[in-house]
Amino acid sequence: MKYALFFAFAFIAAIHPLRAQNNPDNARAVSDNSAAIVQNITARMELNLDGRWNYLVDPYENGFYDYRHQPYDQSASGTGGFFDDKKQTDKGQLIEYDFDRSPTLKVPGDWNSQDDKLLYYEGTVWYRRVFQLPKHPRRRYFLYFGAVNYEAHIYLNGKKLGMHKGGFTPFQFEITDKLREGDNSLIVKADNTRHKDEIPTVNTDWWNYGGITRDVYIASTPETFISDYQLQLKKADPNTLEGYVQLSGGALAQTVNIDINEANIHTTAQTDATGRARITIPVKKLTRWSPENPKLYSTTIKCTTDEVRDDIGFRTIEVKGLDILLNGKPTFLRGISIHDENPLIQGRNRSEGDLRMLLTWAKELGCNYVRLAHYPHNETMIRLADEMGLMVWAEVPVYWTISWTNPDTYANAEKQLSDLINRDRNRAAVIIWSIGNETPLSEPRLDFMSRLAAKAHQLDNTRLVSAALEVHRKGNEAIVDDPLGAHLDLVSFNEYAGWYWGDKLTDLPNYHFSVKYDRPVVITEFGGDALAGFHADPDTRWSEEYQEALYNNQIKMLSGISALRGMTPWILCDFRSPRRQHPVYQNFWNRKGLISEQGVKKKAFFTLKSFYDAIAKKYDGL
Ligand code: GCB
Repeated sequence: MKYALFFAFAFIAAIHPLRAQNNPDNARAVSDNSAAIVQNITARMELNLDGRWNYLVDPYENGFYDYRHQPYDQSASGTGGFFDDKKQTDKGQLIEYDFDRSPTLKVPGDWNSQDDKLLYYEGTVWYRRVFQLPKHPRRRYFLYFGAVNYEAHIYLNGKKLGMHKGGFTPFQFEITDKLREGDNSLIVKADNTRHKDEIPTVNTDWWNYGGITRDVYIASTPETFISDYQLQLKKADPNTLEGYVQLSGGALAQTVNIDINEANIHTTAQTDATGRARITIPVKKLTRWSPENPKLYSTTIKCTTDEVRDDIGFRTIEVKGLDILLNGKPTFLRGISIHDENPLIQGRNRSEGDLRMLLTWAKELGCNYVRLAHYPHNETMIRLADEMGLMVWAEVPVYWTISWTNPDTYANAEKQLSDLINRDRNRAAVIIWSIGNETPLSEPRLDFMSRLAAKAHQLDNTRLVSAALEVHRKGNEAIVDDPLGAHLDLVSFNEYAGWYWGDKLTDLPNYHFSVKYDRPVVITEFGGDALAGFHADPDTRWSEEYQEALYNNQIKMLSGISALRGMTPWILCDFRSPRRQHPVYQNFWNRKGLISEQGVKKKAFFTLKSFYDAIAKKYDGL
């Protein structure tokens, strides 16, 4: 009986227009159909779904494909997989699973750090959460995920809502018509398998943590609501707030009010037939956001049917000659690179406390700036940076050897970039959008990357656009002439003098940097590994003394670049990486951190801190 039904499903699947090809890679190509993210969606939270979720590990994707390897959820009836919560055998569903008696994982959180046998796992894990939510008439409901790595298929009450690709960006689906009285069963297939044509590709230097790594909740809104807005100072103009408000729903033409009581700003605007209003507000005595005074204004946006509040900071950022001007004043970006990982739990950051700990360490280091590498970090991280006064370089995982000629790969990169920009466009802390890291030179790559740069500029003309480039060497000359530089607002590059370059540390100051572009230089990476607690002379690699000497010599060397306006050495904390195999010093940890996995500060932390304290005096009189 069971097999007869399987064949019947296979036949329906064969004639169904949505049928995926027999090849699982084609099935994967079914495109991301998540809806556009609602601006400041946390303010709309109705039901928080964080907590313990049941899970099933499914290395053969038994719950997704039938025994002929046809995806169950592409068949006309859409039944049979693990996503179907009914489990009656006479309907053909699999019976060899049971969410109710399965173990649980904490959400948000990667699976690798929560279950020993999943430490190296790359594949599918199914999650289930049962919830109740009394529905109010005339409200809309959205299911929101902060991030799932990498590919997520989402099912509510046995029906597919859709899928999303990209491990670090938020996504949502409207579920207004799909919620039911009593128990609702929410099932997520999370798959962190690496693929050559994805963003990132198969090769990176960080742990491929899988699972539902960020918050999950249901948001609710009125039928017509404020779905998006931007309010920021106009480029290079401290006297004008500029932006837009966008409504979604049936009553699109409305009057919109923007109120910032503390600044005595009260403005109205009219949305057009598409629900959009452009906003221009002349301002006089606005306290501008800066690391020294991270002022945020409580801002209310209202229309007849809806109201939303946000804390927004206002500042200008621009490049003038070789200077970066924050609020019209030259600044030096005293930064550090950070991964979205808490070394103390050896996993992805799970809570606001984890994120605050990292940014507090950056502040102790004397930073006014952080590079959130190599992918979008948690939205809460950006909000904390806003609150704590740290400028941010925000990046997408266009890292190393991307499939430059595949149009789907480009579309994926562009979507991740757009989602990042749309999510954080009201955060004063973000001053730079980075479109990638250390991408190898070629014509197709230049085409891909320059299109991404243009996209970033088009989506947001108030911030700077950059990328971490590479350097090539001729003797003592370190040359930066990547043609992508012409499309970027800053010159940023990674250099590993004293570590991968294999030279003697004391030779570093002899390097001369030839930079093709007359722009401010912001070094995105330098550094070297040190095992905390391993002490030796400064010539012994892996020792804290070597790393300290490397920083001292790097600082001497880089101070010779007259256009130097900032840096984010690699990296705040030791981090997990499958590439780092040395059995004594690494054991799957990249040891370039200034802080160990125990939270202990290495010597180089203090070297960089003294340099930053001196710079702060020079630039900001601090
Ligand atoms: C780099 C990469 C970074 C690595 C680092 C390293 O250039 O951008 O992701 O972790 O070097 O430690 O080698």
